[in-house]
Amino acid sequence: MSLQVNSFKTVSVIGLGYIGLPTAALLASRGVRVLGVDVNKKVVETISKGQVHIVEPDLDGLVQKAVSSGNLTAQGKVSPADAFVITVPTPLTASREPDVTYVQQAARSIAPVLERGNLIIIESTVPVGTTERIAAMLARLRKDLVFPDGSGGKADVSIAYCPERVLPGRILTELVHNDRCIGGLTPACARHACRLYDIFLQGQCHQSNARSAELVKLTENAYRDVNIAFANELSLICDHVDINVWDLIPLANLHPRVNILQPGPGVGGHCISVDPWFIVDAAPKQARLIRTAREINEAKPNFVLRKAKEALKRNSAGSIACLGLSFKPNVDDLRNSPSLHIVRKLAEQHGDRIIAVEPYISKPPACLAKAGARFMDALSAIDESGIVLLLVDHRQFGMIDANQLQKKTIIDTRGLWRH
Ligand code: SAJ
Repeated sequence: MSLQVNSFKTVSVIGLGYIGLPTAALLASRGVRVLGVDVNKKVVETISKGQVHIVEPDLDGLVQKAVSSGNLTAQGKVSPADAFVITVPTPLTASREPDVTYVQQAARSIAPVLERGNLIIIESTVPVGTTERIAAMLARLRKDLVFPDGSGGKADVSIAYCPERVLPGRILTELVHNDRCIGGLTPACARHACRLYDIFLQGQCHQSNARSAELVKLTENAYRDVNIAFANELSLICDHVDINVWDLIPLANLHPRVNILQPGPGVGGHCISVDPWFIVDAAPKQARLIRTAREINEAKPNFVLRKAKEALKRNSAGSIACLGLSFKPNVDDLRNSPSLHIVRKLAEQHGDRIIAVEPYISKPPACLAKAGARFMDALSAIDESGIVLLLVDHRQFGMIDANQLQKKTIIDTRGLWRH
């Protein structure tokens, strides 16, 4: 009997975060019955009310519609479905090794409800070989089912690794339009997974094997990290030889084959600052450039801290307005944010001389409040301060009148006010 590969009446999305929730809502908007699963009770309650726990353009409306149509429900436990999509986090351990515990737990939670003909997709970023190991684990838990193992035999379920590659701030657009790399444990698994994405994808599905797809994902983010490290290193070189890096880069980029990225206060978020370590962990002797790039980007906040501390020393009584806490512009996301790290370090030393500004959040993060930092809107903070430290190039900060900044000591880590 051949697998029933074409019917996805019910899809379970496990992990309703930045990727899982938009994916679940998108599938639901295309008429699929989606059972969203999350271990966090608060997340389940929020989504069940048709609300969202993350800020992402257009996501609130989509989730609200999906829930009120009855196509999207959120729950704490996994129920039977035609397909299971795993979108849980894979953090780093303290010793910078990938922690796949959540992926393993998600897979284990699927095991009891798994049926012949089901599809399992892992979207979480994982080390190479994880999909094979998850399949082997499931095979041990469900001895009554035949799992794909590369031997070429017919399997009862399909398993594929299909990384997400969407940019926070543009998630819904990129989920629909970006091409996808589909890594099946077998070609049949890849074809099965492509059929799921066909429900909403306007980009192409490129079929490959699971191991390659796992490294494709890591490669994309490591590539970006290395290129940002180049820009960050240039900013240190320019500081040393007293050249304005923001004038330099556009001039170098006039060359038809040069495209230097933007220096900043460091690299944040849950992906680019984490994923390269997965490669270093897998191939420590070979991944020399990737490791060095990570070290350069990790060291950049200390350089900014030094500059800010020097300015505070020169202006011994005044305060410093720190503009932006998120890890990148126009979002509320503070995960691994170098800006937040810098402001926290400053606040721990200088208390209420530090004024934090973050238009995308309504109250200061606990670590800043605890350290005695003040929290206010950009114009009031600039008004009160002799030093302005620009950490995030939020749209609003780009519109600040140059007159407001006159006579201030400016530390612009993003080159927003270079003109
Ligand atoms: N950054 C710079 N200079 C630049 C570009 C970025 O300093 O020129 C910094 C940002 O300020 C931020 C960090 O890098 O702190 C990362 O920001 P980002 O906007 O480049 O990327 P993320 O982390 O939001 O999303 C990335 C994307 N990956 C790539 O662009 C290769 C996205 O497509 C992935 O889906 C996502 O990681 C992920 O989930 O892996």
